[in-house]
Amino acid sequence: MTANKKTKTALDVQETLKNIEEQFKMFQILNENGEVVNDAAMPDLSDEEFQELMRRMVYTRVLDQRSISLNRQGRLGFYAPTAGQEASQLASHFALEKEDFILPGYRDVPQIIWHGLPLYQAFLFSRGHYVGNQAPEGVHVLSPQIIIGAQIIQATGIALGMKKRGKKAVAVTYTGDGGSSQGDFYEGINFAGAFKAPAIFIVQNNQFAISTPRELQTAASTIAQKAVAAGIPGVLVDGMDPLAVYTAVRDARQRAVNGEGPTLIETMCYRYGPHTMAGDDPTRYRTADTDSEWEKKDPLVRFRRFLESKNLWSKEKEEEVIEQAKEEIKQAIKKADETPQQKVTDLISNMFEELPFNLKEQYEIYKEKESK
Ligand SMILES: Cc1ncc(C[n+]2csc(CCOP(=O)(O)OP(=O)(O)O)c2C)c(N)n1
Ligand SMILES: [Mg+2]
Repeated sequence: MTANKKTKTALDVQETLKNIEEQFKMFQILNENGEVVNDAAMPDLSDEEFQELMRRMVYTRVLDQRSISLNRQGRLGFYAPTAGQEASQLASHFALEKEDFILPGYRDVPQIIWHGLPLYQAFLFSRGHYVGNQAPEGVHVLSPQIIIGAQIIQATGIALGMKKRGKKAVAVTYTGDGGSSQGDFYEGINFAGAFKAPAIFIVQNNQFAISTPRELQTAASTIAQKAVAAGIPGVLVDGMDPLAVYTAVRDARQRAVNGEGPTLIETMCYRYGPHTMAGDDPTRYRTADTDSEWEKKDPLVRFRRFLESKNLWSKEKEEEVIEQAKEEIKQAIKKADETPQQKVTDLISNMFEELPFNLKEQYEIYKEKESK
């Protein structure tokens, strides 16, 4: 028998796999030129809602640029750039309600800001300050998760809790293409499927996990198809198309609150910047050609064209949003600067509801030191 001879087997397993994979076609409503290519799926949003979604995306692009500069000036700490992912992030969030719970990854700060986390607290999170992790009462968000995939199991738990309490709300969690390889990911989606937990798992496939390309992440041709093994719906969506992302999440939310269980959504997107500001150099693992190919798909350009064709957007409007963003960022960073520096006693007293004896001891020691 020659090594490369095709093995003849009783079942055509390759054909079965191919048939399944072919089902996962990319859902799109707006093409790269901002033209509607799927009118039947067009969401029923008002003119004001279209404009608000654009406003949030433009604002977030400014926030990204300013955060990068502030980081370079040493005025921010940890920061994971978001440019290129605005449709995946803001349009998915746009389909949610205030009572929904968001469990973000480290790159998903924009969604929790739009869910109600004050901007200065997002800056404090970046600086590792505990106040950045204390969402105001009624703002249903957790702190951005640094441990890849950990938020997925937590989202399933929160979703199940909401279901048991009879809440008509969902838990939404975000991870990346890399996150979809974690054990936590499979455990989370499987458990949510088995218990019909009202969860939405969004995988922002930005093509890289730091420098590891998507092709090395999994043999599966889509991440969306991983839903099949969990027995839940999986959707592959153009993550640079705000209307497609919005619609996929809106439908998933509807199914979840109707008791139909969770959905896995893969948003196909790209991050323009480096992985984080901690020093990686994307030119070592991506080509300028790939970058420019994705820049042509830009969610802001696409949505701007769409809105302009409906006379809903203008250069002046955009300038206004940019100026407002800059001003609010300035105020927020000032407020972050004015927040008292954290002390060791703050760290200890925020860790547990009731301190164990050893921490009580340490608390007293540090309290004494800090009083001097
Ligand atoms: C459990 C765990 N393993 C490894 C890391 C180190 N790490 C940080 S980000 C990252 C890549 C994640 O890529 P992806 O899930 O695609 O998200 P993206 O950064 O592209 O948004 C890795 C491996 C980590 N934070 N946690
Ligand atoms: Mg990634």
